[in-house]
Amino acid sequence: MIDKQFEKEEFKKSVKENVKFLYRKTLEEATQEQIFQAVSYTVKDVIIDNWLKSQKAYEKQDPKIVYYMSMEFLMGRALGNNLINLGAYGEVKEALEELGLDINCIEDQEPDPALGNGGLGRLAACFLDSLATLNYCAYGCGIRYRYGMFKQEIRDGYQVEAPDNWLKNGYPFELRRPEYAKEVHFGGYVRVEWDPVKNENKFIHEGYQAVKAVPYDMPITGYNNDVVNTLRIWDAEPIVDFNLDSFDKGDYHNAVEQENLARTIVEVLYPNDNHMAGKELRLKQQYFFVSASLQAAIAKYKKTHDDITKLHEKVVFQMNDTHPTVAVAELMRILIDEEGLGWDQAWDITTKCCAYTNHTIMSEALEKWPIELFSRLLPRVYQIIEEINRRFILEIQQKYPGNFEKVKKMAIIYDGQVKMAHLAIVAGYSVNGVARLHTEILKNQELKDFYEMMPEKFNNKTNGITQRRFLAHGNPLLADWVTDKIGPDWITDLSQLSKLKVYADDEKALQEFMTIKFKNKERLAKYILEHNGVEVDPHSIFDIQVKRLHEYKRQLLNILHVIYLYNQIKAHPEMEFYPRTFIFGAKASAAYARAKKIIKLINCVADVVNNDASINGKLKVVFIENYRVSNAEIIFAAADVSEQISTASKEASGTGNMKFMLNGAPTLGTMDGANVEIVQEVGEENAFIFGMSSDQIINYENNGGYDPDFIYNTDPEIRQVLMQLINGTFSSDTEMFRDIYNSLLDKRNMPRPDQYFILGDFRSYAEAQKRVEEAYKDEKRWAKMALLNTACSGKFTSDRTIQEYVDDIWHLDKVVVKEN
Ligand code: CRA
Ligand code: PLP
Repeated sequence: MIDKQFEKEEFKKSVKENVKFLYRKTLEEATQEQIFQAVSYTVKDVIIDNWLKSQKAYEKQDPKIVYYMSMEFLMGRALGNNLINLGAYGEVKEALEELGLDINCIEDQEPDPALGNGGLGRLAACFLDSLATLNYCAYGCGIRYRYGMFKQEIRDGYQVEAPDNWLKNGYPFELRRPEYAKEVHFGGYVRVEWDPVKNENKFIHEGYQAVKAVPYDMPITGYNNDVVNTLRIWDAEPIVDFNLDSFDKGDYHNAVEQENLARTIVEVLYPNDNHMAGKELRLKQQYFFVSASLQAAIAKYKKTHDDITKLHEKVVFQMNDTHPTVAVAELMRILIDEEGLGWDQAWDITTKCCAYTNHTIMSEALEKWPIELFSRLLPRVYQIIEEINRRFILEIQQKYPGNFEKVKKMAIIYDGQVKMAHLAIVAGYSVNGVARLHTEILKNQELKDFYEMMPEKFNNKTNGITQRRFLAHGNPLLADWVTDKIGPDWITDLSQLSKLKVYADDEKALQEFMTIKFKNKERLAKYILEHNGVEVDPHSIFDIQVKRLHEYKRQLLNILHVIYLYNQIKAHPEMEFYPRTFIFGAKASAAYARAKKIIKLINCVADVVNNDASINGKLKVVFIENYRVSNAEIIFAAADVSEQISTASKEASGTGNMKFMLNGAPTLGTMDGANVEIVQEVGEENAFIFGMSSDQIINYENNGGYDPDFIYNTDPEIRQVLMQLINGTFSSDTEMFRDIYNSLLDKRNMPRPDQYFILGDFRSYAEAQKRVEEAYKDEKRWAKMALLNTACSGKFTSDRTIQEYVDDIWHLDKVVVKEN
């Protein structure tokens, strides 16, 4: 049933009225951006009705609520996604056509709300979609950064960062909620006072700076169930407007500082993926949104419940990595200092309300804060962490008497640092990894001591993705084809896709499948021509690696292999070679110099290869600028080959890998992260697996690495590729790529040369690439592989992941909003 508001005539009328009301213009006079705003307001109107209805249902049914606490929500555009979930995309598309408008152009006007870096932030967005679709009451809690993930421009082959001013024209899908504002306190000191009535000490936080946290709510629509949940992101404002009053009171300096704090705190997202920079402002951001979110959650609970000791029956806080882990101590603070509970009672509640997800074993990502910084910024919270630590160390000593190694390795505070992961594990009742292999590595390597002491907390939740955005919206041709073959139930039950397996040998179906792939490749080719000015041939193999740029993800292996192929074609022009387009997309953290150099290298190789007439266009290299959710949708749909080539053990899960698979691209990858489970679902014969295993890598690492020199000295083709980095082949400046060369070979490279085993895996990768080519040449075989990837991707829906979180960790109640 389509909602009344989406009857075409009503819809058109409403859009025209909005244009008039908002801009005093007729439709003909309005810009595309203004029409986007008008359309969005019409859609928001429908959503608000459902939002109210959901609130009413929640109030009546009083379900348990999950608060998904995350520094990042990489939402992507809302308009198209909302239309899909409201079941109104088709109608609205037609209505806009009748007004002479193209829905794609209208959607393109929306800035990507990019309040996240990559996988972790996008996972949070997929989870919100699934929670709403599965009828669970959930809040996303985060920060309303004024500037999200930077925009990437490529100039002369270099990445240049530009600010992402996503709020410039006003964002139509947000709602300011000043009535729910909260105060958050920083700095100052703790005064201890004896309470003669309770016969105990009271802790009073004084001399602090205060910031007002003002929430903005974004609606999260469920699929066809009228559920609308809330993503609540916090903005910061000064408590009182800076004025001469404070000057008069001699408090001028403090007033200025408070004003500055409010201005800076939510200014910008730190653009680091899997890396901790240790900046004070970052800790302020963390405490800011955590404190505001917890205060709001507790206020909400208390509105309808009077026993705070039963908080855990209605509330769970899921901590998305350690970024919001200060929540543990903040909850203790609120329960003790504001609710008046004793330590044991507060601890009992806290440890039943908090759960932690680990997303990485990369050591540079582990959050550790210097005691000095932490205790200065959050004196009362630090005191509480000290006490948690003191009690935990007693527990360790009780369990392992005399074993000081254990204390050293497991303490929350040690060596002048507060270790956030340890705090999360000690206080959380659940600790989960994000793919089977990752969880095993946590249990047996990284968190071994904790697993031995508290095995019952550890569990796995393999990541997932939402098919509503990444198939229904991103790949409408394939979505329609799937529905045509097996009906529409896959939209909320992705396991249905396995019904497509019967078409694996059906020539007509295979041909249809590949025709759709071809059209999607044409769509991407058009995008590339418009945005990069490069012409690519949709008949060539589209071999794609899109993800954040990181050495462990090994874009360098990919581009070195491109150079190797180029050399081969040049040396043997007669050699049979299936035309290939290597497509890259990746942002590098602004301060990650080597990653930026790798981008420059990819672009330099592209320059040489794409302009070498002698290779007859057999090879093309394209770097897509500003990879983000909106172009990701187009990219996944057009891929022939999905490059998932991280050093085994380093990629906790990956989610891009799942999106490629869903869209019918076989994986070329290592046995890492969720690739392992992808191969298990689709069968090794329908993927291209290569490289060292995680056991081998970990083994090498524990024994001081391996010797890349040996490969350099014994494999002349690899040596040639490496020499080309420094002999002027790709840059007249022979020093340009010296650091990359050194990273692979120089003994002085820290912690050792070729830390990510690029040379070690090179031959195996090249051989797997050869298998890709062979498979692709056999059209029928390839079509079958591609189709089977889609057919076997059912497991990787975030609906499955969320249901597992609900069953094993959150124990939420289903809510009914839509009456039938
Ligand atoms: N960088 C992992 O590296 C994983 C996502 C989501 C990451 C990915 O392999 O798919 O999380 N880790 O679980 C992370 O951010 C802080 O750690 C990521 O996105
Ligand atoms: N960035 C964007 C825009 C994405 O859509 C995804 C996909 O999941 C990611 C990053 C994460 O990619 P990967 O899992 O390959 O690291």
